[in-house]
Formats: sequence, structure tokens, C-alpha cells
Amino acid sequence: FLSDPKSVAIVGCPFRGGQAKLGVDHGPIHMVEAGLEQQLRDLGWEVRFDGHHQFEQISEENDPPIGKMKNPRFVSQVCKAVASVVSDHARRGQLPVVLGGDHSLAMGTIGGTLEVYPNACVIWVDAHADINTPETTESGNIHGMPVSFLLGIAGNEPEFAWVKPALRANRLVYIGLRDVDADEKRILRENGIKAFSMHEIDRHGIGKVVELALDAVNPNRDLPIHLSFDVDALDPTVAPSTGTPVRGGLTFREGHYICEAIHETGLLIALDLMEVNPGLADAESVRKTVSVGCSLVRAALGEALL
Ligand code: 4U7
Ligand code: MN
Ligand code: MN
Ligand code: MN
Repeated sequence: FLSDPKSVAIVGCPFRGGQAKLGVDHGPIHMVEAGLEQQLRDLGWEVRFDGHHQFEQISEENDPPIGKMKNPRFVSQVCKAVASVVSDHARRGQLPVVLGGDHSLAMGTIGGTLEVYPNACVIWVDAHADINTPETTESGNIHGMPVSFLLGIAGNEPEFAWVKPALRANRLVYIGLRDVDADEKRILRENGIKAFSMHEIDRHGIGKVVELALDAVNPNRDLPIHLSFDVDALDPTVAPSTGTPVRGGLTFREGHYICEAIHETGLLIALDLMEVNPGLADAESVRKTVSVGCSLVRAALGEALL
């Protein structure tokens, strides 16, 4: 799918409007300052650093909740901008590596991918399903809802009318789930969405789970893959600096294995690395989390190849 020489565009998205905690907007700058750009060059990629996108601010007072949704106009406007950045890179044959920022951004990243690769499948690695609707959400935080918008089950939200329901339920698979709200479980069931929770990983091992996940959304191994990786999929001992940590997560190797196995398919066309929050926890935890974020990106882009 991609042009030769293989090329990536790093897109920094310093955005935190999809949730309440300060600091997640500093995730991208920390990963870039840790040397991600050069690290990817060292793997043989042509790397374009597309900068840390400065989004037009909408203050909270000018952005009152719509129903339970917090900062709806701000989130919508930012995701719309991100969708166009991502689709532009994809059209040029560059693999967008989007650094978050909170996971509401995936509305933009996956929206942008599906404009260019309408048959792409999505592998969503997360402790959470992020599939609440504006009705079912308890927190009102839009980072817990992007998938419902992409699937077109979020209901009629004029503010988000630009989001095309371009993702089909059978093109979405989850790995790493362990904190899913009751309504989200119902939505997963009703839509027949395949999910491999930590329970399945314990039972089958990560190798088998990734195989099964690919079988579910990409049986002939011929569809482009968008990998959306929420760093909180990893165990908090491995990635402590994140806004909604949940114990019992992926080990360092399990997280990397997922990325490596997707790399091996040769089908990866877009990557998100989300929810790194350098504002949370002590300096050593921050260093650890930023460093594992970079290393997951490298794994998805071929570092393990001998
Ligand atoms: B993340 C939650 F209620 N489900 O909707 C919600 F548990 O992008 C969490 O995966 C969402 O970090 C987590 O607020 C969003 C909550
Ligand atoms: Mn900082
Ligand atoms: Mn998430
Ligand atoms: Mn999460």
C-alpha cells in the first residue's frame, strides 16, 4: 500500500479535551524529545516530523456540555482537523504515526484512515472499549466514546455530523480489555464485535490471541490495518503515567508482541499511540512510560526484525 521508500509522518497531537486530567497534552512532546524521530530513521524509515499541531482553542465557558458530553465542540473541531491531516499523509503514501493526546483523537485518526483506505480494519489495544455513546457515558469524557461515533451508533449528534460512520463492526477487534462498562458490554454483544480481554490472553497466550484477532478482522491477511494503541493497555507497572490505569494489564513483552506481529503482516498503514500523560506520577514513572511509548512505536515499525 505504501510508497517506496517506506515513509512515516509523525503527527503530534497535544490535546486533552476528551478527558479531565491535565498533562496528557504533553505526551507527544515528551515522546519526540525522547528521540522517536531519529529512532525511526535508524529503522530505515524516511521520517517527516509534522510538528505538534496547534489546535484552535475553545474555552470551556464557550463549550458547555451537550447532554453529558464534555467539551463537545472542542473535541469535534480537533478531531476533524486531525482527520484531514491523517488522510493527507495517507494519500501521499506516508504512514501516519499519531501521538496523543487523549483517545478521543481516534475519531480523527481512524476517520482519516477510512477516507483513504475504506476497507481498513482497526485493531484497538486498550484496557477500555471506548465505545460509550453520549447516552451511555457516565463520565461524559469523550475519550471513552470515539468508537461509537466511528461505528455510527452514537445517535444523532449535530456537532459530530462530520464523522462518517465508516467503520464496520466486523472490521474492529479489541485486545487487552479489562475495564468495560456494563452498557459497553451490551453494545459489544449487540453488534457482534470481537474482543480479546485479558482473560483470553491468560487462557491462550498473546501469540494465539493476536492470530485470532487477525483472523476475526482480516481473515485473508489482505486488508490494511490501523493500529490504535492506548498505553493504558499495558500494566500500570509498565506504563504508570496514564490517566485511567487499570491493574492486570499487558506485560512489556505482550504489548510489544502485538506491535511486532502486526508489523509482520506488512499491512500496517496507520498507528496511534495514545494516553501517555507525563503530568501523572513521579519522574521515573514518566520516563518509563514515555520510553515504552516510543518502543511500542518502534516495534510496530519493525524494530524486532533481525
Ligand atoms: B481511554 C470510562 F467510565 N469507560 O467512559 C469512561 F470507566 O481512552 C473510561 O481508554 C474511558 O483511556 C477510558 O469514562 C478512555 C470509565
Ligand atoms: Mn511536559
Ligand atoms: Mn482508550
Ligand atoms: Mn484506555
